[in-house]
Amino acid sequence: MPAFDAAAIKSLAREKAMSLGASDVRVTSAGETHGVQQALSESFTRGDLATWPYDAAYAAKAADPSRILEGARSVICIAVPYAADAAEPLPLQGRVSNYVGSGDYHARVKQLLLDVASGIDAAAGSSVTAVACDTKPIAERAFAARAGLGWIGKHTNLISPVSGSFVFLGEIVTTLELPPDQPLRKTCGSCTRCIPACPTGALRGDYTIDATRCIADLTQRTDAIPRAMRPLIGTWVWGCDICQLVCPPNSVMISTGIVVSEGRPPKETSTPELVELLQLRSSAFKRKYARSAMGWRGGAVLRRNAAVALGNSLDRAAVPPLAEALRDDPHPLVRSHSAWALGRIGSPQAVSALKQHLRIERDRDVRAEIDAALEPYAAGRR
Ligand code: B12
Repeated sequence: MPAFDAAAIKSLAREKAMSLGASDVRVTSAGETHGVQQALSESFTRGDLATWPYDAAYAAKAADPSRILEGARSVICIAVPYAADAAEPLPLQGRVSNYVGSGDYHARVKQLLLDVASGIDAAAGSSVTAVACDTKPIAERAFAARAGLGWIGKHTNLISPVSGSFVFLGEIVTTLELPPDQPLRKTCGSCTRCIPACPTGALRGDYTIDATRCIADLTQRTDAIPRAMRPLIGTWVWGCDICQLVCPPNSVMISTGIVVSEGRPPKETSTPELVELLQLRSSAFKRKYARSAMGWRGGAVLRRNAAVALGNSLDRAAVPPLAEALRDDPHPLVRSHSAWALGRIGSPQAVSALKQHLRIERDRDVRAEIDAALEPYAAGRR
């Protein structure tokens, strides 16, 4: 490889990324750190990520950027902010996490990374980079923290001192040895706001999370949401921002307008009509959601989430559409969660819809949900 000016390439990467919408860019060495691998492994052994296919082999890979690019020496860590707001939904509207507002962030951040990487390759005179955002096996928060892009909060998100935690992380792994930055000497100190604010008790307070309880995880799993967790989800239909919205550095940045780097998410995306979402059919799904960050699990998952949110609304106006979904939705997952929602609302009309449908439902899981939903209303009880 021809001689290169490491400091010049680092500034080139920074300037280019900032001109494309990044809020900060920092560098760390690509050296594997035992601490990261161990932290990931411990979390997987505890079962914190039990809904993900992560194990010790994944932890070893995620702590070692040379698995992404052979001969990796540095990782350029980039924070890309997204618009954040505490949208208050009206009755029968759901809540969607802020990050969905900016389209498919994988594509957006990846394009930024590719543009910066091609500038580095051109300056180095050969291909010396590989990019990662979200989907590759790399512990993005851990490397970002080591590069001093921010500190990891008790909610486990990386908090940038420049733009808060409503940021996507992306990395350019390179074989070039670039001058590393230092980690920040910062923690959340005695602040514990996010811990009691989490409706499902997912945050332990020691900078770890039981992700199986996190609403972001519950709303994107593809099987049944555990019954005990459903009432705690409230009206969130995709992701959750509560731990970040109560986080003081974010509230300051939201109130002063610092984190809003682009248009706020449109209302239609941030607070969707729940009945419309419950009735979402294939063509509307393709048009509205397939290319968004809430589309990757498919339409049935969104309809299931709408059913749970409608149940939690406790609004009797939700009973007719829920009864219709119980009767007509082709997916057992949606029918079973609609049954739960009718039981949660528990009006005479809801109970009668459950009893009526039990006569014709053939799916075993849906029948079990109807039985469970009717249980409190059986003769002599309640
Ligand atoms: C799986 C996953 C999830 C899962 C699990 C989340 C979790 N906390 O692990 C679920 C679905 C719940 C999820 C939710 C969200 N996610 Co997510 N997710 C991921 C993914 C793909 C892997 C994360 C992972 O490996 N988790 C395992 C845990 C153990 O590792 P970790 O949290 O990444 O890092 C920890 C360890 O490294 C440890 N650590 C690091 N160094 C060291 C050193 C020592 C000595 C010690 C003791 C510990 C330690 O501390 C870190 C914090 O817990 C990453 C992308 C990626 N490849 O990294 C995105 C990612 C973490 N998610 C992201 C986002 C935006 C979210 C949500 C905000 C989306 C939303 N609003 O719904 C929520 C936040 C929920 C939360 N409080 O974490 C961003 C985070 C941005 C940020 N500012 O931190 C990422 C980086 C994607 C991206 N490229 O932007 N996510």
